[in-house]
Amino acid sequence: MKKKIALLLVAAMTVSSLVACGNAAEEAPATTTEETEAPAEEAPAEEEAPAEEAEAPAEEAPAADGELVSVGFAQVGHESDWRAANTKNYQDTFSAENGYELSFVDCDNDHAVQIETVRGFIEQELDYICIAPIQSAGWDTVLQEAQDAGIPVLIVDRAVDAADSLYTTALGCDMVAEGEAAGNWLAEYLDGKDANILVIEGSVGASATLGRTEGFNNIVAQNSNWKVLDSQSGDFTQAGGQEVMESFIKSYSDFNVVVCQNDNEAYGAMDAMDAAGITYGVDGDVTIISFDATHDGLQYTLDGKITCNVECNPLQAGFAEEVIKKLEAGETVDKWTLVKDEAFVAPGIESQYAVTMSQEVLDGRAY
Ligand code: GZL
Ligand code: ZN
Repeated sequence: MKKKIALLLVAAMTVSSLVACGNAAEEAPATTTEETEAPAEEAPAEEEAPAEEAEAPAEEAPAADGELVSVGFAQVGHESDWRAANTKNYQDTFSAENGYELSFVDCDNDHAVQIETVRGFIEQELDYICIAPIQSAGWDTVLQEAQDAGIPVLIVDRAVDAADSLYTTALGCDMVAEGEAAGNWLAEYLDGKDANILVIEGSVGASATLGRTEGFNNIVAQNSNWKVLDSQSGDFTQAGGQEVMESFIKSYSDFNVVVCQNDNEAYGAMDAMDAAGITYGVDGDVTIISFDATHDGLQYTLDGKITCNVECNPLQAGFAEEVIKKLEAGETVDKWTLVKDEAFVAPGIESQYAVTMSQEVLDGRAY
């Protein structure tokens, strides 16, 4: 299997030089509109898409020689409902009956553990390595080691702050666009009213945190009567959200917007505001914006407790499998695949930036 990988890698590397500056996930242009499937006709204008790109990826079991394809997945951790859905999706997709041997490691939000996990995958000479990077920084060395070992690396969900020549492909959401979607909706909703905003950020150094913060602040800059009173990390957990909100409540009394960079932080913030007798939601004093649009997060949005919830689709394993199937078939792969998401708002609110929640919308959700 190793020899075949080396050949595949040459193919993949050749393509990556052809597609040149494919968007590294953290630079994904906010206006990215390509479809999630990144269809073959999307080939860069200056290059004719190689004929074989037009064909559907090989349908037969991924390992033509009958062996299971070994995939390592260094997962962020188990910090949130979103992460649990993402993990389940990978475990369901990269199953033995689908032709894979998945080495799954929950890196417990510890960057050093994640780096050593990837080194372990390299030592085991796995066929492919998927990494959902806990933080964007600190990846060059181990990515070079994987490349030297001839193992294709897929950067999934979050982004790394490394040259895109150091990995085969990246896939995930456009976090900057998510932050801007939240800001654009808030501007539409406030319709000129002042905003005193508190932000509960995600894990320090994560591209989801960096992107959502950057995107939201792009819109803050366009509204001179908005003020971000404070912005602290809740580490994408419910306990973190509650702790930060409790400290905010001690320090600030004039806030009317709380931005939580994921649903679990929003649950913690709501607990803290309940304990302090602060009302929130469409009928409350405080407007809550959240991210992830998990099932429970959208239930709170349907109930009018969270007013706006910006989705980040965790069901991304299919895109990773598509890349691996193409590489197994010796086909070229795109450097970047955007996983599209949308925003949702509480019933009774009409918005050009978001879908109005209903029981039907909630029942129709895949996670
Ligand atoms: C976003 C993902 C984030 C979620 C959090 O793509 O990386 O990490 O928003 C999760 O729930 O912890
Ligand atoms: Zn997202």
